[in-house]
Amino acid sequence: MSGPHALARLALLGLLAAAAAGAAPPAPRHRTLDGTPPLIIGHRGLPGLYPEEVIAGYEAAIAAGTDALELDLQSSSDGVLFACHNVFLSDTTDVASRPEFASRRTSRSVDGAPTGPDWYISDFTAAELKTLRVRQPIASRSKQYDGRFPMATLEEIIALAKRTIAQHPGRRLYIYPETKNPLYQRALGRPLEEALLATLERAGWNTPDAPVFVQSFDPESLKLLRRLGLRTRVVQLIDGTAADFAHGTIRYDEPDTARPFSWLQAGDPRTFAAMVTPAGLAEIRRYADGIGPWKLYIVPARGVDANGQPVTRLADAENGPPTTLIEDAHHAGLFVHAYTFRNEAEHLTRSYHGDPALEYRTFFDLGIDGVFTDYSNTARQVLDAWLARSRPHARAAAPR
Ligand SMILES: [Ca+2]
Repeated sequence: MSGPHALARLALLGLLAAAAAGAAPPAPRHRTLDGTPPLIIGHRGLPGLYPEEVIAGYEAAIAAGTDALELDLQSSSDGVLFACHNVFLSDTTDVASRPEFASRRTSRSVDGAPTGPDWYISDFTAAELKTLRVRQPIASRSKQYDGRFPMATLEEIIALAKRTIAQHPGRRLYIYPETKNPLYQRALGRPLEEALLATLERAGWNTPDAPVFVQSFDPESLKLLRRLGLRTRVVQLIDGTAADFAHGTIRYDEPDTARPFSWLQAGDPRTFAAMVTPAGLAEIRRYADGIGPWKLYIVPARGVDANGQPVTRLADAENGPPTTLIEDAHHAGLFVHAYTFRNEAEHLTRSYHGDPALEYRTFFDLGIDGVFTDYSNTARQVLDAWLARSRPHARAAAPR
């Protein structure tokens, strides 16, 4: 046998054999680590439209087609895990207008940095926190839901995810908790790691295939979770202080963003830059399944003004050539979830002309495994359109 007809017959025989064996025709593969479409990670719910980390915002993110409910873990004084980005409450709640809590205002040292005066979550019981109402902290975003919703607990978010999965079998929906300031919270006597692990155990979700990603900027928190018996997927977040627009690189010159606090405390001189080298990625692979880098580690931003001075705003910078971080991470066996994607023009380089869709498509084309986004609605629309465009090529190759 020779020629195109013979090849077509061989292909057909192969297809029949696959059908007889019960195998599905090959699904279109993507450049992600596992070949599935990128994940839309609803960063703090849907904070582009709702206050951060409230059940109503997570429900809106689910309705908008998010794949994951991202949250930051903070412990109440009686050890209940709440979803809140900061260790203090003044920016995201109405605590400052509550006379019964006026005397709780104080200053603290958080991971070596003086913080406050403010109201600290760790000084409030769960019942007290539940009396507060959440508000939108970003001036340019809608305040229409301010004062309406209470803070959410980790258990409530798990229950929401379980309800959604039960109602929509086959739907992809993860929870994505972050251990926040873990050494600070341990020093207060309310360690996050033990509480998170106990909650996941109670939920029946401490398994390798549970719909859970656990994330932290601090490798010691993730390594401790592994030692305590965490079996879910784990993500090492990778920070930096600011963009160096002159060189298209990242600066490391503030103590709280240059390196994990455990490194600072141990006198380890390395910065987060050490994590994106091949050796750093191999080290991360020993305890984690993926990395969560700031997006400028993948598509750098750079630019100089008419006087030859570096620009000072992201919106005035241009994209530089992409780095090899995604392929290097994939080569090490790590997926890559980049943060944070936002619609507002101030968060986009000039190369995207104010259109967040162009930024998503740039990262999807590069093989990103997931995007942390404040706007799951936009990310979902862009991803669905991107998938519809990439699908015909895969289908055309398959015989009818
Ligand atoms: Ca977070």
